[in-house]
Amino acid sequence: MSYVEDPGPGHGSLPPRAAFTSDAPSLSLDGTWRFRLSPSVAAAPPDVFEDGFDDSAWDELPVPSMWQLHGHGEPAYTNVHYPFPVDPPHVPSDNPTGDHRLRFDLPGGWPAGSAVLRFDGIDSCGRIWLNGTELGVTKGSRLPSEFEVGPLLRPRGNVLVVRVHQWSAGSYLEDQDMWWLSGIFRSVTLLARPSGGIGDYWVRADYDHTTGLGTIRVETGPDVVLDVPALGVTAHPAGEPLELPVEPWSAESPRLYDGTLSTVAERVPVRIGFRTVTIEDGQLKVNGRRLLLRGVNRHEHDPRSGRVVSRALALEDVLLMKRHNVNAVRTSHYPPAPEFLELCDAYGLWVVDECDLETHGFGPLGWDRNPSGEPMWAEAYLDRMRRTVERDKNRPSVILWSLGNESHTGENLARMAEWTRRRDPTRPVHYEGDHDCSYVDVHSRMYATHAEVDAIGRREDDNERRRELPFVLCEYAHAMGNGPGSLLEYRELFERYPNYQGGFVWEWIDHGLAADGHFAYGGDFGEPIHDGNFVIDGLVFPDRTPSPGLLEYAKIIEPVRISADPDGVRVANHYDFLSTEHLTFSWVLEDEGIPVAQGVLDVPVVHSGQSVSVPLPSLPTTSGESWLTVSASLTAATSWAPAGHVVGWGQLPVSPPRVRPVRPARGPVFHTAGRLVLGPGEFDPATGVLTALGGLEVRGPRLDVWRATTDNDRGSSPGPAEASQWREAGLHRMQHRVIEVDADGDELVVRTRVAPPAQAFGLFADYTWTAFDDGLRLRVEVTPDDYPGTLPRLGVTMAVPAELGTAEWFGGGPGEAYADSCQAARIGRFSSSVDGLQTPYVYPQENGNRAAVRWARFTTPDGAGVHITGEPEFAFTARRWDTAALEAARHTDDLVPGPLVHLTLDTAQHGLGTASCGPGVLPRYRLVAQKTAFTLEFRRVAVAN
Ligand code: IPT
Repeated sequence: MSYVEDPGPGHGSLPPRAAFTSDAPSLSLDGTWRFRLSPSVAAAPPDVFEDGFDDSAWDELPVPSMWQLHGHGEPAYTNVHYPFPVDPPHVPSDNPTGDHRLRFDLPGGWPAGSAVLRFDGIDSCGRIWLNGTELGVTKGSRLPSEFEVGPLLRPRGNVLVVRVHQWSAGSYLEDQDMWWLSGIFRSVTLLARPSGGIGDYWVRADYDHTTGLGTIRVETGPDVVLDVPALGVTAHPAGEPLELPVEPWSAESPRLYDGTLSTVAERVPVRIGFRTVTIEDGQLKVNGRRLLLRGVNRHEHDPRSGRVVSRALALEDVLLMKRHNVNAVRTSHYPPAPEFLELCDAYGLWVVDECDLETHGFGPLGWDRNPSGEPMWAEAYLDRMRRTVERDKNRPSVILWSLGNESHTGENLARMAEWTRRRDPTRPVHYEGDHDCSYVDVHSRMYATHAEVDAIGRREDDNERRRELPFVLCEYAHAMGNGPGSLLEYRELFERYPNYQGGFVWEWIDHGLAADGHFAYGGDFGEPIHDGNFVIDGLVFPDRTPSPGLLEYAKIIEPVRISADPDGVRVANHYDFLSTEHLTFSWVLEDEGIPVAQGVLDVPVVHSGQSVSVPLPSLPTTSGESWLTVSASLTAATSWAPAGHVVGWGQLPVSPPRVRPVRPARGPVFHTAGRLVLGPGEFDPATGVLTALGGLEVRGPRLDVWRATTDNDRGSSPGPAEASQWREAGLHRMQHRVIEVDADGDELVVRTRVAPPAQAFGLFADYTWTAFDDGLRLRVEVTPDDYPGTLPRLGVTMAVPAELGTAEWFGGGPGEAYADSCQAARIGRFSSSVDGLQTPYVYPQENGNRAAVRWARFTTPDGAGVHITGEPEFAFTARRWDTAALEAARHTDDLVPGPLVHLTLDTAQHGLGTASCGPGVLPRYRLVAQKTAFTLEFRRVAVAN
């Protein structure tokens, strides 16, 4: 059997060891290589490995890279399905094969003797030659392989050849939900290995929270000494344990001690973090404290280079996570580039380090012949786990090992767990697919509903082992498109039960690929089988702009919570370790959104898990609705945020809205020149629809219940998709029948029935218009006529001229908010261009809703336009296209501004939920059709006032 289809691991490589740098010479081989792609192994040139092979006509390709993103072949996206026949361990004969060649010279003074060639990642299988000699074969795409090359090196004109196959037996173990992309996608390095140097090391640094003592145990070769200047440790024989008082490491205060391990021949810098992970009383603890993981699942993704993620981009991820209160990462579903974990150590994130393993595509086949249970794959499984653990064993941030993802269950997984526990007894083992928890240390689930999570917390489980373990949601709150909804309710559950350790939102980033004018997703490259935009399900957009979902998550998981309390302001500390000593509490009082007073609140130091109440500051009286906003911000800059960065905030209502005077109605309605006129309004006499307001042409408002469906509306887990029920009902094409236009008094009353074609049900909508000084008041009464289900939204839609391109409002903001995702919105006064109100979801859908709005105005740059007041509140969107265009769009650049600004003015919207993968909208956020009335006032504004 060819090595390509051999189900075993690669061969020829050195035993796995830790990732580290040293003062021994090294040479990066990243850069421009020669490249040629052949459509199959058979079509690839047989003699590429020969020194004299002429590659001068080949293309150039950067290394690291993924060749499909450099004009060779095309990316392809599938979630679960293998894009080739499931015929393990065989792969298609049409197996794109990329030959990579590099000529390199050794730098002057390169020492003779041992040298190692390291590949940090080759997707999916590489065969390697140096100077005409074959070194071996690598598999396990996101894991390193090293080869001894010392005797083969020459000072000048070395020829390194790497033949990479897109498909190999290893592809069966790499069915993660992501783009299929190939190549040498992580760095290639040549490392001199001095004799008497340090081949490998493992610094275990425990912390005893009862004594404050740290223990260092180093496992390494002979004659190694340890230096840790900040601990006064000099030339300590590394093999001997050391106990001494230290500051512990945690994600909240990631104290690292810089040191060195050295022999006469080599010096290796080490960064030591002291922490002890335990499972006690069914709780996952570090340094004696129960952790609450406020995590995300992170794939490695760059919209231009795919899984080639630079250190700078990895740092951007870490900083964004830290600034949004995220404290944990699951490296779904493979070990990341090693730099990422160094950054997690340095900046502070708890890490679940997951092995490069997923066989999900056997699921649709009933898990028949799943590799997890087949002996021929046993070595490959173990090899992957060994390479994961050995590479990352020195990282204090790694607190759990994860065997992989969605590979069902089987003996091979159990053996990985067993090996891991033996090799590293200091970290528990995670794997979600071990449903009985027979070989894992934590009970893990994905996408469990709130009700299921609650039942687990109440310990109603009949499996005794599972009942006693700490519980995590390794995936939840699917962040696809607009969502996720109901994060708050998950948080409440995590905090209700002592053995809950939180969870990891799915997922960190949208894997959109940069295309002309938009981001591409599955199907955009003509793939015959694909899963469309299911790869667009992150908390940040592909360019790492935070989505509203991330802002909501940041608010939900804030480490300090501030709320109203009968005694004033309540400050609750939700850090796992820190007190509030590093925070400044400041307040601002806003009168209808205008700041009128501010100051610093005197809050005593609050310890982890504690709360205090402090009296309100003395506040001036205000004339309108006013709110006190209290923020907790960093007093001094940290490594991840400047001073003043807000980690938590809360709002307290101070005075209610002004009572508005009763204004005499201005009637009567009169008929003139084919129009009905009431105060500043002109109406179409046949339909009763408003056509002008104070001379400004408008269209509508008319009842509208449709929204451009979200990914979650279209999601069908667990039941039938909400969107298909709405569409079947015909809610997207409602017709308006005018029953009566009553214009005989001081009011204009328009009675209508709004219903979809072919259906017997509908909604009665009565519009009552009255005029007062310069405005119009509209009361809409909606009465369902046998209407059966939920509605996407309930409100009116109207259009105003395109020149009204600026919005200002008092209410929820600055970002969008929905019924079950509205914690991040605060009450204030905000303004934005209409264009700026749009959230550019990669797959266009309902977005941009501003909620709890007291009033809003849409104006020209000089302030002329329409002012709309709610009684008391409404929600709005404003767009340069209508809902139908938003619904029809497939990419952001399909949305083309038209001649109008379209407004939706709603009394309610159906929640978001996470039915794209997980539970739908919770009952309390469902918009069930029922008799409803709401009121809006419309005023023409000539200039800003
Ligand atoms: C779950 C996968 O683990 C994850 O990789 C991703 O595909 C996610 O689904 C959906 O985006 S598995 C599924 C059976 C819930």
